[in-house]
Amino acid sequence: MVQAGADVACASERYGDLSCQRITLPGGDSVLVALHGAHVLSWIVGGVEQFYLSPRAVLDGRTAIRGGVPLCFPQFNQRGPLPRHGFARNMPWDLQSVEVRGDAAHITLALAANSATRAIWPQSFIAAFNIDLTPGVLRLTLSVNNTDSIPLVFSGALHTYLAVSDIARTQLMGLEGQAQWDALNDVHGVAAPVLTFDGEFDRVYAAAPHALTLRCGPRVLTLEQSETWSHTVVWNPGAERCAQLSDLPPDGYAQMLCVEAAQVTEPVTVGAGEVWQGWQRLVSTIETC
Ligand code: TA6
Repeated sequence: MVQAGADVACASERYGDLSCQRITLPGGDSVLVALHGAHVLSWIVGGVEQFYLSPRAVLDGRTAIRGGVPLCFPQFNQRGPLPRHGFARNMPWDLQSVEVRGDAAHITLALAANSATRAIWPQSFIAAFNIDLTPGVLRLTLSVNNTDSIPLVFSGALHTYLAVSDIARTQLMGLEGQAQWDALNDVHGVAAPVLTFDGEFDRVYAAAPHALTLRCGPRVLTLEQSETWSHTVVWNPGAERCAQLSDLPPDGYAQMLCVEAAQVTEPVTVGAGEVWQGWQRLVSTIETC
C-alpha cells in the first residue's frame, strides 16, 4: 500500500539488480531502500549522502551489500551456526506500506519464516523493519514477533555504515567509561572519551545511556539507540583488511565508519507470542561558524 501526499515523491527504482523504493520529502531529504535485505542504501540530508555505499558492492540480489545499513538477524557475525551476520540481509523482504503524513514518511518491510529460513533455523517469526524519515532525522526500527510456541533467541545488529570524508579526521564521542571489548586482540577495557581511528578497529561497547556524536569537519551526526540493544559496535577495516575485501575499493576504509546498534555477547530471548523492538535514530546537522 502506497499513500503519498502531493509534495512527497515516492517511487520504485532499480539499483543494480535490486528493486528499491525511494522517498523524497518536500525539503529534498530522501531515503532509498532495497527489498533485498530491507537494506537502506542511501539517506540524503541537505544534498549530502550520510551513508557509505561501496562502489564495489555486489548488487545481485543474493549477496550481502557492503555499505548502507545491513540488517543482521538472527545472528551477529559468526556467533552461531547460521551464515555470518544471519540470513535476513540475504533475503527478499516484502514491501508492506509506504505512508506519508505532512513532512514525515514511513516505510515498512517484512520478512516471515519461510522454507528457506526453516531449512537453517526452525523457528516461526515475523520480522518487520520500519524506516521513519523526517527532515534531518532517520529512525530505523526492527521488530521481531515470535509467532512460535517456543522462545525465539537471536543476536544481530543494524550495521550502519556512516559516510565520513576522512577517517583520520573522524571522532566518535559519548562512549566514555563504557565497557569495551576489542575483538581484534580479545582485550577488555574501558572506552576513552573520544574514539579516533588510525588502523583496523573492531570493538564492542556496552551501550551508553545517552546519544553518541560523530564529528568529521563541520558535519555532526548524533546517534541514539533503544535500550533494548545492549551493545554498540564500532568497526573500520583499516587499509590492510580493506585491501582483502573484494567489495571495497582500496581507499574505502577512509570514507566509512560503522556505528552499530547491536546485540552481540548475550542473545535476546523473545517469549512465545511476544514482540521485541529495537531502533537506531540518526540526526544530521552541519555546524556553522
Ligand atoms: O560488526 C563488525 C563486524 O562483525 C566485523 O567483525 C567485520 O567483519 C564486519 O562486521 C563486516 O562483516 P561482513 O560479514 O559484512 O563482511
